[in-house]
Amino acid sequence: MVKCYMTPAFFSLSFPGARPSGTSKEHFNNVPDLELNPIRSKIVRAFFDNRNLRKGPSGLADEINFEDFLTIMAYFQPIDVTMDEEQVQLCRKEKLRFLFHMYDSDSDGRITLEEYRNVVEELLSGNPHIEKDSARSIADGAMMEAASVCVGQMEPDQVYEGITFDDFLKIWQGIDIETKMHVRFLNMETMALCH
Ligand SMILES: [Ca+2]
Repeated sequence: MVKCYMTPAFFSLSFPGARPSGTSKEHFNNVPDLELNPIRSKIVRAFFDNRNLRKGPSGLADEINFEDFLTIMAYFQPIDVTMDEEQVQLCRKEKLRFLFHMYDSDSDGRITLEEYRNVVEELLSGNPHIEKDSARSIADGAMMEAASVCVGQMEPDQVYEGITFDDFLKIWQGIDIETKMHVRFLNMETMALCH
């Protein structure tokens, strides 16, 4: 949840070394709140992802300005009690789309097992008690679960090619994203990626 008022001055102050007109990925690396976050690179990347910035179907922006920053922060806005059901669903879908993009690193519209493993491994890398193999089996198990939710009973020779955005919506059905995705400025609740 964003608890501060965003202004252009706040924006430039938040990224040490950034120019008021725009900030690059390097400036994000100076944000102390992000230092210990195991998926820092993914969070930073999400801010520059053209899909999230609504600037194209793939690729990364070199720099973002204040307006771009607000576009990204809007994904983290709490769902307002005054919203009607349709608005709530729309807001929820946008939040899930943002999360989906963090997994789908090659922007092909599908989260493959490899991409899923990559996020889970990175997410659990800060925990010394979890081996890389365990992270991999967590990801593999979650992927099998996703296949059974989205495809149902699979034939022995059937291959689940990955989670589409529609599948992703199905998987998150009934899960309250509001309690899982919030920002303490840039300190995102990492469990959102590993629910
Ligand atoms: Ca992909």
